[in-house]
Amino acid sequence: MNLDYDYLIKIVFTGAQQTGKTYTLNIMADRNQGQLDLYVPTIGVDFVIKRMQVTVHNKIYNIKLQLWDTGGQERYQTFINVYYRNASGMFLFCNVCDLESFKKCSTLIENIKEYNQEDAQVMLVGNKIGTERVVSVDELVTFAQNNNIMFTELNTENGEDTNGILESMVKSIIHQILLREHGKQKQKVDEILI
Ligand SMILES: Nc1nc2c(ncn2[C@@H]2O[C@H](COP(=O)(O)OP(=O)(O)OP(=O)(O)O)[C@@H](O)[C@H]2O)c(=O)[nH]1
Ligand SMILES: [Mg+2]
Repeated sequence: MNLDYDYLIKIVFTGAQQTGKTYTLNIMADRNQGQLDLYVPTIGVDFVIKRMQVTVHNKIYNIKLQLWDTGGQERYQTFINVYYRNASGMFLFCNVCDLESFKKCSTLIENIKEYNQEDAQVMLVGNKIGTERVVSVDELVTFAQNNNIMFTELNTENGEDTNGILESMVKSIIHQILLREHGKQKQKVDEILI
């Protein structure tokens, strides 16, 4: 079979409601973001395909991305866990103006650990939706360190480079894949030597 991509990568967006998952995903997928102040909750899950090229160790990879958006409302939580299963990457969203959304990250990270079987690369995204910040950078960094995940701050409103965040995520996933493939090849060579 002749595939037109090197890797198919699944990335899931998760986080409490109104943390800006859909808004950010729409920017990344070149879809219409809609009005900033118009909130349309995601019902269940939704996904979009995006293609991109990334360079890792001077080699260009053609990537087909499956970007999965999930509804942050509590009633979807149980069935959303199933979508974590074979994801290679996860964006964990928190609204730095909403303490509850930060508290929910603790539950979500436990769910990710329980349901994800791919040892996904996880990135905590501190998004600012609102006027008064109640979650500090220090708190977010500590959370990321304690859970051994990546961390970034984002303010889509100011046109910050959301695609840069996606590229970092994809590169880190490819690193992981290459490490695994290298490990398998090494194992094969070891078997031959034995
Ligand atoms: N001020 C500001 N508003 C934002 C930002 N990102 C998203 N919004 C707005 O915040 C609201 C919620 O954003 P969504 O992307 O729909 O949130 P969500 O996390 O997908 O919510 P659920 O689908 O319910 O889980 C929308 O009105 C967005 O336009 C941001 O960076 N700054
Ligand atoms: Mg949404």
